[in-house]
Amino acid sequence: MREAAHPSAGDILSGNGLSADELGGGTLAVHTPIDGSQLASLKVHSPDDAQAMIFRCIETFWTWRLVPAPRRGGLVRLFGEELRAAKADLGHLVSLEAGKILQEGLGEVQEMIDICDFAVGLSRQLYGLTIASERPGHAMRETWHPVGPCGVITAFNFPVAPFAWNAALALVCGDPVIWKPSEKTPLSALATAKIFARAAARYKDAPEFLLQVLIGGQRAGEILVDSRDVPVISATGSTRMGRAIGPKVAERFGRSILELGGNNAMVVAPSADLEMALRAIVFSAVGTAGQRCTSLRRLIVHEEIYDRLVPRLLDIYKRLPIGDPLADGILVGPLIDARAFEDMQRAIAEAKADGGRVHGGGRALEERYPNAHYASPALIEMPGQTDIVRHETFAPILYALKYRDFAEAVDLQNAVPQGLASCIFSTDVRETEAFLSAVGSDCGIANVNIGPSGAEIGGAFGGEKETGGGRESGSDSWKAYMRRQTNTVNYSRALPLAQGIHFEI
Ligand code: UN1
Repeated sequence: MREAAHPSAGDILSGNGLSADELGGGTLAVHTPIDGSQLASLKVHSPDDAQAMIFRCIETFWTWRLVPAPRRGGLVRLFGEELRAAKADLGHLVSLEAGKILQEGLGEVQEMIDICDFAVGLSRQLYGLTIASERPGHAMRETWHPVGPCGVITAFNFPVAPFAWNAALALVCGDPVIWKPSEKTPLSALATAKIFARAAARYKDAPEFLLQVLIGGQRAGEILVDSRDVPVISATGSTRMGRAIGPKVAERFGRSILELGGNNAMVVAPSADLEMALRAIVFSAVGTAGQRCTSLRRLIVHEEIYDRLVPRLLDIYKRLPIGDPLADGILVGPLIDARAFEDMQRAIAEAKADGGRVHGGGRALEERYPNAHYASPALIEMPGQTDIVRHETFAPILYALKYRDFAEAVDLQNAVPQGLASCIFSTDVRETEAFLSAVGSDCGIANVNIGPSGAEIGGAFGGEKETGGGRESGSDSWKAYMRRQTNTVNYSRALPLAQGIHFEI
């Protein structure tokens, strides 16, 4: 594969306004997974810095909550405009820092733009209900108010979009944001903060500190998680991380929005359009090198079509262009680091020991990139859904399983601890509707004739079971960033009690 010239790492960093001064002098080494070279050594925030950020955030909240929501939306509109202007620069930086192909880097910025548009409209639609009162001369309603500082913790694989899902909503809802990005991808966060600062400057009377970026590792995140002054913690990452965060936030009666691991399946039924299914399988299994929480990990194929589908898939897998994710024509970039590659190899060995037939999965381009970790995507034909298949390995491994009848396919789909995304390829409406029914997929996302990844921002995003139960992005996810108040107003001249209680004094 010819790799066309593309901007250098230096050009990408300076294109995003990141100066040498900001990029050096600290202890947090940031590498690009493309060739393993170091991009920055960032200064990290101390626990005191984090605490100071929280105090500033509270003061900002006191001001921001007084700004009418549609005017708050005006700031998010400007943020969306600045993101549109910066799409190419930030998209390149996301690719450089996370290793996803440029198309996906640009797509991620587009997701930010889309959620800004959504949030602007939403800023005029933070509706409450009016409710019939049982008492004469009384009115009942629900109102929604800003809740306070919102802590957003994000993962390396989507360095910017999940931040935007949260921040765009939080800001129109009246909540300032402290963002703790993954320590593997802090540069995309710093660049995003600069874009936001341009929007805030144009808005003129935006209070300072509406968005603060907290740079550091787990300790920095813990300060946010433990603080009673941060009522909402939205965290995207592993189930292990969510298990640590969830109870801590609950212990202080905070609200957490958890978007954790997935183990996403596709059922391919005998009536499926196989051409469509093939494209969907490949994009969702190898896109982002299998490092999306929505990546396709389990392919559940009807036994009648298995021998038609799987050999064709293997053929495509053999020809997949692997390489520099910024280069034209590449579809599979590197894994994030050596540890990800080791985890992948361990999972493959375990699947093999369980009787799996392994195709691909080895290291690629080692000579060219000795300090990076490219892998050829693995397809593993499994005799059954063993422990390793039920485990989320954040790598391009697709387990193929056979099924005989539809009920068995649904059972297999649901028999994992995670519950994020799922899909069925079928043209039989009885099957597709059953898959979406109460006895079908148990996931937060269930699709028909499209893959499990690549969700649009308009829907609520998240899942059940070990995926954490949170919902971010579209639909009514905004409610998690506000406090609900029930109001009963008596406009009569009497004071009747509810439930018909007599209480005369
Ligand atoms: C993630 O991997 O954490 O649905 C987010 C998708 C993207 C978001 C993935 N819109 O694949």
